[in-house]
Amino acid sequence: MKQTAALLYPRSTAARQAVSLDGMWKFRLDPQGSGVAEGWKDGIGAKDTLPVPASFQDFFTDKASREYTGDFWYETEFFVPPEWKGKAVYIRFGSVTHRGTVFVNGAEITRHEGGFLPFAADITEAAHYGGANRLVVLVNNELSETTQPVGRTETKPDGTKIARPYFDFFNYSGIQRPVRLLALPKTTITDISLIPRITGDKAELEYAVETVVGTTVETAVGTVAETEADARLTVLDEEGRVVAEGQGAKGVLSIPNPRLWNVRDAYLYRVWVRLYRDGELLDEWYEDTGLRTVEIRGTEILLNGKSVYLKGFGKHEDADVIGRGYSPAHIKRDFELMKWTGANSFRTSHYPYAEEVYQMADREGFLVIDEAPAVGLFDSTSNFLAANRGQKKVPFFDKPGTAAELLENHLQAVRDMIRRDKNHPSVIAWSLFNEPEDTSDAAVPYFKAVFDAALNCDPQKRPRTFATVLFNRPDTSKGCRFSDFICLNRYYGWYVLGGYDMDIAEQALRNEIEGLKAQNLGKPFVFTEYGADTDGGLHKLPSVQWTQEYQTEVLEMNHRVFDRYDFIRGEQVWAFADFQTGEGIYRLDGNKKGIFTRQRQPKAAAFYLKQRWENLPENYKTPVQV
Ligand code: GCB
Repeated sequence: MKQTAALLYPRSTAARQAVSLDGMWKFRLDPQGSGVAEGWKDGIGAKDTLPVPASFQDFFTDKASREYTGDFWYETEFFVPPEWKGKAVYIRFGSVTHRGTVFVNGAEITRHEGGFLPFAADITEAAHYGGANRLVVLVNNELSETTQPVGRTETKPDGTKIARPYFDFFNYSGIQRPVRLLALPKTTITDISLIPRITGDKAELEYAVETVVGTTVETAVGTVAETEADARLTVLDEEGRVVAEGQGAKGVLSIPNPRLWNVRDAYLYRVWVRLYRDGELLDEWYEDTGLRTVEIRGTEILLNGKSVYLKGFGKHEDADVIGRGYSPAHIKRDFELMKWTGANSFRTSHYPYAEEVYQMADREGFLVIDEAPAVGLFDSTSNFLAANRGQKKVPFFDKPGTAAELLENHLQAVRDMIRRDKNHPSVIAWSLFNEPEDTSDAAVPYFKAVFDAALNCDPQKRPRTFATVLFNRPDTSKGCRFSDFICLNRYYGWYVLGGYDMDIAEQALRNEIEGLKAQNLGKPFVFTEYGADTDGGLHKLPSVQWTQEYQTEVLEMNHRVFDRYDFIRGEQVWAFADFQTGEGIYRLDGNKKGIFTRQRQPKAAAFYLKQRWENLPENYKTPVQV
């Protein structure tokens, strides 16, 4: 997606207006795929309404609606004030999963592929000013081997389509994040990049502002573009005091007496960007950011030059009734629970989350591994089972006909994710895949392209990584060489040697880590998944698998091993809360590896984790500096 002023986080300022279009929209499934031919772009002819934003699946009481795969349509009406004439008018979608086509007053405005990042439709020409406008969105949630996330779509004998995800979460879809109507100036700020630098007790903020000149003037030689506008920056501290000012599209601001952004001790500066021409304010927008650096040095992860040990979770955006829909209430509750456990970090498994999640992480001082929606690059509808047992390896990147298109979609998602999230102090790393099948040589150019794209797009040059499954050990994986630190998803005590074999599981985990130690890669390792499915109501003494006692024992066993190795620099349990998956005999109405239930109440292991993490210093495993 080309960067436009409309992709910046939507906020009203003196020069911009952002109006919410969230609410009840008309909704209609299109099982015959007849909506296009029947002209639903001019009105979908539905009586049914449902809330936007939300996933559509869990509102209905019949299976066919919940499992629906294919095209479905939304419709709403909005009013454009007459005084917006002359402005650039957009509709911005936080996400439409997995792809959408936007029609305004019957005209197709834009199409977008990829369900977890924002896009905008320019409706300046199509809008009726001073009147009602019809917005219709055609959404499609089919999976394929070229889309992100990866899966396939099958057709049952009666013609019904069915999604077969290659990943372990329900294929929730729809207009899942907020929708905003925007009025923007024609000469605008389209982007800002911020790079904090810290030396001793001094801090600088390097910046680059991108703008477009959107107006023309009549001159003696004809109509020419208006002269460049002048960018001015003002940095405010949390008390609203001006601490630095700058002029020009690029520059370096020095911040006096800087308060650094630290883990669980955040401090945010507000960077206002204003565009002027001849003293007239044309556009203004702000970004909240923090002063911090991130670096990998040897086997350490350094924040502001100090070692940090990651404690936290792999998560999902997932809740009762709204599915993967944006829920500020759940965002708030999740952060409160994470703080209560003593966590300091999480991974946005397995896709970029709503923008508001990162804003809260910025505010709360959480460290985020931001993950691209590249999950399921492994040919199996139960990859988490097969892969975690080291079975069924299908060289994914060797497949003729799919890799090139997959790569194109993957690169787009990586670029869009980094452009959206690059200024968040909370984002300390990019995770570019979850558990790809990367043991064949064809993985090498694919990985190189993805890792290079991430480096090129990120002004802060953050560390890059991906989450590895059992068979992606540094000696078998072709991808690990690209990672700045190595993330391990490992299920010793669950998929590998569970129950009464826990002692053998512990030995097997130690053997694997001894093998890693012997390779002496000089990089940090982080466990980004480990855990056990646990029924929130089941207790047994002595434990058996699925009980709350057993979940704690699996965590204890893993921690006993992690604690022995200094190059293990983090532990993120799978998962924060129970979440919905497709149905099947290996899932009890969803994945139950949550430390919290889906309703965000603690299982017994939550109290154990709290006790451990509250007693682990943020710089755990760092020799004390005297
Ligand atoms: C994994 C996947 C995650 C699954 C998990 C599990 O390796 O990354 O998406 O949910 O295993 O519980 O099987």
